[in-house]
This record gives sequence, C-alpha cells and structure tokens, in this order.
Amino acid sequence: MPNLRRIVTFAIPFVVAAGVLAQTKSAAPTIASARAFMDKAEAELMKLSILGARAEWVDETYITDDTDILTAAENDRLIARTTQLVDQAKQFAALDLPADLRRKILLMKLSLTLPAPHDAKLREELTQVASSLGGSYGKGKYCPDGGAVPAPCLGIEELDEKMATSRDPKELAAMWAGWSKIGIPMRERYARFVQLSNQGAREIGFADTGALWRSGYDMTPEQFSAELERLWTQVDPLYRELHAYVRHKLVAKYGADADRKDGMIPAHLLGNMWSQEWGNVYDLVAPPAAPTTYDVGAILKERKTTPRQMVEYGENFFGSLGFEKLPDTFWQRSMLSRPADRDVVCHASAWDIDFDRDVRLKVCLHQTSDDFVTTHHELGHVYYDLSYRKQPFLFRGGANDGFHEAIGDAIALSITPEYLKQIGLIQTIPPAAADLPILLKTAMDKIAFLPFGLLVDKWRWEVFSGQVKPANYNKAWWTLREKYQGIAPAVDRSETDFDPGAKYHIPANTPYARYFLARIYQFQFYRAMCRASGYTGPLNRCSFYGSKAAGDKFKAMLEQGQSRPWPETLKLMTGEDHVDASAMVEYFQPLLTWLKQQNAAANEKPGWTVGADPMKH
Ligand code: X8Z
Ligand code: ZN
Repeated sequence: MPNLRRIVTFAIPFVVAAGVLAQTKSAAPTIASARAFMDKAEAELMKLSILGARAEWVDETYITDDTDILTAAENDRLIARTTQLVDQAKQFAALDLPADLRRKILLMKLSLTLPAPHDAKLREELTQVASSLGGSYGKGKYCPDGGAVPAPCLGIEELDEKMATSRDPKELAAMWAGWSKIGIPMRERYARFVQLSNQGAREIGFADTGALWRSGYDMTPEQFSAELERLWTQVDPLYRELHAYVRHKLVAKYGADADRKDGMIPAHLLGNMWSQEWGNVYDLVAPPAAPTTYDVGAILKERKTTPRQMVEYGENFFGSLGFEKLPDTFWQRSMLSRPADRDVVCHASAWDIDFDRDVRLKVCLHQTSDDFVTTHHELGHVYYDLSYRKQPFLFRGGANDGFHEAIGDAIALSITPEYLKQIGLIQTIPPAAADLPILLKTAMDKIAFLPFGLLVDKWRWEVFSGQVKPANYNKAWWTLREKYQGIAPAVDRSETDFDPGAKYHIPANTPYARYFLARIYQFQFYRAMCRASGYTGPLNRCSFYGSKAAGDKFKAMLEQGQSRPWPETLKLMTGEDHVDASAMVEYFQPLLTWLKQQNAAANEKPGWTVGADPMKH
C-alpha cells in the first residue's frame, strides 16, 4: 500500500470534539424547533466541511508546512462546531422526534471518529498526539545497514514494491523487521491517545471509542460484534483451505524458511508487508498446468493507455448501467498521476469536495492490472457521492462505511474475460480451464484479506475497552494474528515493539471493520446485479456490463445515501436485509472444491496450532 497521510472520509472528515458549550437559553423544545435547529446545523456543517475539504485537497496535492497548518485550522473549526451542536441537540432528547431527525442527531455524533474531551487543554493534547502519530507513520523509513556504503533508506511505497517482487527470504525478513520498527516510538503516545479519546467518547455518552465506532451500524455495539463473528464462521472454511494450499506451495518454494511445526505461515513470505493480500505471490501458487491467460497491465502498457483513458474505462462501465458522464470539473480538477515537482499523498482516494458535483480522484496511476481495478474502486466512491447529493447534508454518506468501500469493488468483479473482450482489451477469451486459476488469483486478494480485515479493529476494540492494557499491546496483536490469520512474525517480537503502529490505519485512527464488511457486501451487490441483468450461469463468470436493469437497482440503493437504516437500503437492491457471505461462498465454490482436492492429495491438513507465545518467530 502506498504511503498515505490521511484517508478521506466521505461525509465529514476526521472530526474531533471541541470545547465546552455555551447553552443558548430558549423556550421549551418542540419538534418544530428541533427541525429548525437541524436545518441550520446542516447548513453550517456543510459550509465548514466544504472549506475543510478544499484546504485538505490543496494540502494533499501540495504538501507544505503552510498547507498543513491551514488544513488543521479548518478541521479544528469543523470539529469544535460539531461538538457544540452535538451538545445542543441534547435539549431534544426527551421529545418523540420523527425518525429522520433522530437519525441526524445520531449521525452528527458518529461523525466524531476521534471524540475528544471537552476540556480544551486535553483536547489540544489529543489532537496533537493524533497528528504526531500520523506524522510518525508518514515519515517512517527502513534504512538497511549497508556496511561500508550505506544503502538508501526505503519508504513504504518502495517497500511495497520490493515485498511484492522479492523472492529472497532473508531480504524479505529484513524489510519486514525494518519497517516494523517504525511502531516502536508510537507506543507511549498511542496509550495516551486511547485514554484521551475514550474520555471524549464517554463525555458524549459512549462506553469507549470502540463502542462509538461500533454504533454506526443500526444495531447495538454488541450485536455488531456478534454479526462479524457470524460472518467469520461463514468464510473461515474458505480461508483455511486457501491458507493450507498456499502454505504447501511456499514450503515447496522456500523449504525450511517457510516450514513451521505449528503450521503457520511466516509473515514476510506473502508479497505484502501485513500479509493482508497475497495476489503478488500468485506466481508461486499457480497450478502447474494452468493455461496462460491475459495480463491487463501488459496490454495497457503496450497500448500506452493514459491515466485518463484508464479512468474512462471505469466511466464507460458506469455509463453502461445508465449513470451520467462525469462532470467536466472532475477531469479538470482530479489528480491522476504523480506530479514531478512537489510532494503529494499518492494513496488512491476519492473526494466529495462540495457535496454536490465537485467530485475528484487523487491517484497516481500506473499501467497495471491492480490500478485498473483501483480506478473502478475509486469511481465507486465518486458515483456514490454523486448519487446521494440530493439528500439532506447529514444523509450524504454510505448506508454504512462498508457500503462505500464495496461499490466500486462490486463493479470490478464484473471485469471478466468476456467483458474485456467486449471492450476490446483482449481478442480471445481464455479456455474454460483458465477459470480456476483466475478464481485462485482473485481469492489470493479477496479471501486472504478477510481475517486481517477482521482483526485490526478487534485489537482496537480490546484496547479501547481496556481489556488489553499497554503492557500487552503487542502480545494481543499477535494473539489475534495467530488466531485469525495463522500468520507468525518474521522475527521474534517483544513488548518493546509496537507492530500495530506499522499499519497506517492505527496511527491514522481510521476504522477498519469497513473493509471486512466491504469484502462481503461486494459479492452480495454483485450477485444482486447479476440476477437483475438476467444472468443465470456460474457467478464467477458473470458481468452485468451494459445492463440498465442492474443499473436501476444500483442507483436506487446509492441515491438513498445514509438516510435509512442500512438493512432497508440493502433490501431495496438485493431483496436481503442481512449481510450474508453466501454470495461470496457461491462465487468461490468451484475453487473451494478444487482446494480441498489439492490439500487432500498433498496430505495438507488445513489449520494450525495456537502456541504458547504468539510473538515467537
Ligand atoms: O485503505 C484502503 C483504501 C482506502 S479507501 C485504499 N484499503 C485498506 C488497506 O489498504 O489496508 C483498501 C483495502 C484495505
Ligand atoms: Zn475506498
């Protein structure tokens, strides 16, 4: 993953609570006065959010000390005002409010991803700790010991590339251990950060910051945790078969370096710093007799496809479903490749600048198949933003944050060989024997991610709730990585280390359960659109490109934004009112059957033994 300083959220960015409120004296509250209050609050928050977004856009596309300061000032204004309004809204708590007003008050609170104490000094301390944690990650580097001639230091973009392509276990372990060190100086600040933001959460009525985050899903925090467990039991069998198959192949490639008695896979051998997506080592696990298929990256390179043309492929897909063309300002204002002359945040993101038609992408595209998929992912955010722009301000967001992450991915699942032929990127459709290898490659990204997507916030919830104390931060992290991923550290760990800090979303305080949910939702959305398009064949071969019927269903869901509880929005499109992994399981069913055969033939028993010390390599 490229180095990123911030991730843009799609309603109100990075909000922190501000100072004590001066209550306005007024007559007894009524439903009418609640509505008037909310109308004013929304207008004001929108204005502040737009200014914040403009400052942040300039900051991330032209990083200087000045643009950092201007952005922080705009954010602070928005944060302070949001907190005041949350407090003021308490005057309406005893009224029997209409559902939309009640929902808006809740959404206003939930926009405080980093709740802060009312005490101005403590709040300032928290915001400073928060930004210094983000800064530590942004500046993180691994400087290899180069002997007499010092080797150049590597940032996470270069490390990503090397982790993906190196097949030298010693070099991989050194990069892994080197990058992990960036967490060490964050440990103490993170503990303070947890204390202060928990205080902020309690002051606005939540048990802790984790409980606040888990309250964004139209159910209690406890119900949400239980839902995730239920989903995990649905997909765990798939993960375990994939894990066993990949382990076997890695042992064949690396011998003793990959072979552990407990059956876990060492973290540095999967082509990704966090072992979160494994597609980069597909070449090591490809079935020997697999027919060679197409390489979208090679085709884009050969044709000298420009970044704009790559985005136009995505625009064309959405257009085929009945969506409007992107506004001219999208093309004028987006950043599609890395500028030569200044520092920018290259991590792909989509921006909703004015909550109307000023939408943009900030990406540094290369002619690779990964970036081809990324453009579809990012456009999913953009079309969602455009679709809900007629909603009241506080409803301009995803039905929940997992929906927002899943839209573009659901489209990208339709990038099948048939689709690529239809748009002229390939001339011949690979033989049916290529289906399985294509599924395996997809699984290396989609299925491999699931346990990681789940455990990042499991760790944070345990930390915020106080169940895990600072003295056990790292042990708790590795206990979860062992339990869910079956991954062991590349080198021994201790409580001096702080490995969660080496994953962007921890120092940046970006909730992570959204990505787990999105992996599941995207298959549900995809199956619903395949059905709407009249498709009846095997799910993994479906493309709903060009289907207006699928587009209409999709649009109806997107236009609702977050105005209704998400199960209602889901039902509108899929007919289902539960998040459910059965579509994902159906998609990968042929692969599951095949993996079971392969593992049985190789005498590979899925699973691993949980040891006494998860920090031992
Ligand atoms: O951070 C991201 C996105 C931001 S919307 C690029 N992702 C997670 C990660 O990189 O860890 C997408 C997949 C999971
Ligand atoms: Zn995204």
